[in-house]
Amino acid sequence: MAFELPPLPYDKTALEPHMSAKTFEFHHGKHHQAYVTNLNNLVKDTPLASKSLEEIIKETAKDDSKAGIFNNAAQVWNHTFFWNSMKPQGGGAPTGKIADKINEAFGSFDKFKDEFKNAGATQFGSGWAWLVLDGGKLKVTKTPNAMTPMVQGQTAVLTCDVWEHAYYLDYQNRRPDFLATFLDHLVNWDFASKNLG
Ligand code: MN3
Repeated sequence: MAFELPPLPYDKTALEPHMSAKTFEFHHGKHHQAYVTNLNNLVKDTPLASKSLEEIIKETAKDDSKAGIFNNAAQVWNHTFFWNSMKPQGGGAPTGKIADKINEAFGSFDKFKDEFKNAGATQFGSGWAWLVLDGGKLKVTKTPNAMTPMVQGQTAVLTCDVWEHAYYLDYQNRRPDFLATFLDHLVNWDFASKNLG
């Protein structure tokens, strides 16, 4: 069974003006699709072809000879997780259990926001900003390229793609503005809450 590009969880115009349909046409339709196509080509007729996406990511993460497979598999997973990390009329402060856990871990929602924005802005080159569960506690992290929390013993709760292709059409070089918009207008806290388990 070949992997397939999951459809977006909302219409490509649903996050405008914060993320344009044009960005989704390239980012979902071309970039995410290319990772899916590359992964299928790389695992075709190998024992990995029958494994789940998560199994492929974990099995190839520590094997330099399988870096191409890891990069494409992790990017397939990361992008699907990113689309779900956003929703129309999202963002702002969460409520409920996740709000309590954020206050407990960071002191306040504003301090969490500062830490998340800083992680995304200081990821040199391509990568991802994350909110993760690590040993039951929330943490902000950043990963380069395709690296993903599951291979670092962490559970992903929320992510923002900070590769240039994620924001360049809408924000050009202004990555900090993109991160601020993500937090203020796009975050899907219902999805993040579900990831607390
Ligand atoms: Mn991307």
